[in-house]
Amino acid sequence: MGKDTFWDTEIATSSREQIQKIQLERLQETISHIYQANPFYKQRMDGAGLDPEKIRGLDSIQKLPFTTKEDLRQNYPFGLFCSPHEQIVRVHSSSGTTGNPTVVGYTKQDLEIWAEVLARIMYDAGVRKEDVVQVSHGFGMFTGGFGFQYAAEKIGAMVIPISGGNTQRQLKVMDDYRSTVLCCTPSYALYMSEVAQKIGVDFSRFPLKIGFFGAEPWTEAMRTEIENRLSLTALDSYGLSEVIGPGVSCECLAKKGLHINEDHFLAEIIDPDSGEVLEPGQKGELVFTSLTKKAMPVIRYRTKDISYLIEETCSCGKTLMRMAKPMGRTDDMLIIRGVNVFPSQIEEVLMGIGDLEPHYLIVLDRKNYMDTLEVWVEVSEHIFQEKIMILEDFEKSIEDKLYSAIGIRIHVSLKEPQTIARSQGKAQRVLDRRKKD
Ligand code: DLL
Repeated sequence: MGKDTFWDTEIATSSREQIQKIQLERLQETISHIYQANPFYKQRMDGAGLDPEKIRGLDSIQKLPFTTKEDLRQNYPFGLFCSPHEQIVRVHSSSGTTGNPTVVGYTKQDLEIWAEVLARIMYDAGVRKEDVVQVSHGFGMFTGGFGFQYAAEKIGAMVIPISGGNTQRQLKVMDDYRSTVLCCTPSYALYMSEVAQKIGVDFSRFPLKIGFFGAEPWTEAMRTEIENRLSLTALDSYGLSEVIGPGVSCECLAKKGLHINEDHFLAEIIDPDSGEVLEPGQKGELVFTSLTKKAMPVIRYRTKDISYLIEETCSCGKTLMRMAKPMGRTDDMLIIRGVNVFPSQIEEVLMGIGDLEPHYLIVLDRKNYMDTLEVWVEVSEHIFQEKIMILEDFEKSIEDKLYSAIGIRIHVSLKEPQTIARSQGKAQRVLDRRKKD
């Protein structure tokens, strides 16, 4: 560990007591800020009989009510803002599939904090002034593009704000400008590799070294695939608009969990059904409280993302607590014939089988009042030329592998190469064709 290893060595290596001291001070400030600034929070806290002056320990947080996406929707668009209008300099939003989108606001200071937390993550993974950072996340209401833009600029790197899409141009720019860092969704990274292969571009010629991939769940098997195809180190970066955007947590080069920027975001894991707080190592729903944001702090925000906390110090030397790679969302969980199935479990099995492309779709349907689930997956070009019999045997062998991993029989349908829709942002892995009753 050299003196330039970490962006902020003091925070990166601080003791648990130091971090908790910072967290408590900031939590007290946040609670008193929201209580005074916003009638929604005042009512909530008064209703629960909570005195903002009585937050004496970090444990007191467990007395505070959770905040949900529904609360944000009901207060659409600016009802949960806690800074006066003239201090808000930016809004972002995440597009829900139903109802109002959730809108988030930032003061100037919030934007600085956002750039700081994400710069920290990028720097600690090895990004420096000399780097060329290609930001292929969407710019706009989505937080991905702007988040990485400002963070990489803060480091002093040269940033290419190319946004998503126009993949051939992405590859040309990557080659001509000598990009060393790539930021996008993992599914888009894979799609880039596919286009590159088609037009005869070889990634191993590129100076790419690190990719920050996130905004959607992806498995270890997908990581191996991306690292092999793009010749880079693929790191998982996590965040959500409600909490700040990307910059909440990210893997270091050890790739053993995502370090949480704990001095800005307080993490808890709860049992999604009972709301009870779980211990490190126990799997449940991630809940975050922002500790420094002013425009729109969140208190015990229920992310619906499934993970667990890892307290042990990481081999990289950072003491900031880690969260396990998110395994999916509570609302993505499929219940098939009574068995809980996560798309990530299916992905893990598919990616472990040769002769399949990393493009799949989980199709839900309803036949004779019964829910059915089928997996469509593309086969590689050479196997597609094989005889029907061989393909049928191959389908059956994939079904067997899914059965032994998940415990239910799932019908597999092999598809021709290039027939499943590709994404340039967040991938859609589940197609729900069940009629809404
Ligand atoms: O996706 C922020 C982001 C942008 C993170 C770019 C990383 C990179 P939202 O659009 O609000 O914000 O979506 C947040 O996306 O609750 C998770 O369900 C999912 N998600 C984000 N990162 C990851 C990840 C951005 N690394 C929602 N792994 C979150 C799994 C992720 N899921």
